[in-house]
Amino acid sequence: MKRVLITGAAGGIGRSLRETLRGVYPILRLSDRVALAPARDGEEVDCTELADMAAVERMVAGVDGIIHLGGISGENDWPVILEGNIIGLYNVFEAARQAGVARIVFATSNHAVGFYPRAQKIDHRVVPRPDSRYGVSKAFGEALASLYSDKHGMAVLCTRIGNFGSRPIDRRRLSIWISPRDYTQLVRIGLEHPDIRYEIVYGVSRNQRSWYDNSNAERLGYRPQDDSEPYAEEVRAAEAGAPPADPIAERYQGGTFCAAEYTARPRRA
Ligand code: 15L
Repeated sequence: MKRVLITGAAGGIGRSLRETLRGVYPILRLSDRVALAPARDGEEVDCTELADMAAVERMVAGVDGIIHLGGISGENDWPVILEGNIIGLYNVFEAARQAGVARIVFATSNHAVGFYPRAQKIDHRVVPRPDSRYGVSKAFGEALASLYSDKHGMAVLCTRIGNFGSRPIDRRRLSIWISPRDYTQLVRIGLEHPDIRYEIVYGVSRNQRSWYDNSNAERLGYRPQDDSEPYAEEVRAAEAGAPPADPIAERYQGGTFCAAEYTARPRRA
């Protein structure tokens, strides 16, 4: 990998990868729809709207691999999701195919499978159970990636990210947290592992409270360094005395994404 493109480079994960991948690949091309900090040595900075195919074609020209973080990173109205996560995502894959880009690491989300109950441990083979329009767009992205892998031989690692950050911020995140260094490791597996064709893995650290069987990531060599457990007491203390959580949010892995706009009659757990 000589030149690696990061889309959505202005977001939290993008800014972190800009630092942790600095010097790992000779050139990082950093792209977002909003302005980025100026390019340093070994960097190229680009401003692209993902819904604009001509701009996306320019964005991917000459890159060897893509870390696709761009698009909408939470629930939103359908036109917004459609533009960023359906049209924008399609443009990235199609432009990459035309340009002969060999590899994509796709930032999908736990919300593609958010309606699995917390009581169930799931692996990478479960069928999608999106918890939001956002989750549906991530399931679409996983399906499009599968098509481009099977039909065009593109190598794709879909990382179903839990919650990325320097520390887990609440009780739910104790089960789905991923640290910057663990996500960096996973991204590097996606860009460098010789045998990847199409894989789904969970983007989570080695959390004792995990809801995921992440053996597929381990099979690819993922050895996460961090565990949310040392933060558990701090999280418990911070949440003590908080009003009771919504029962739908509590029941399902996707949390408040499941509870928002929920109109079904509650089923038995
Ligand atoms: C996601 O997919 C979002 O991008 C992020 O902002 C968080 O909401 C995260 O999921 C989460 O579930 O905590």
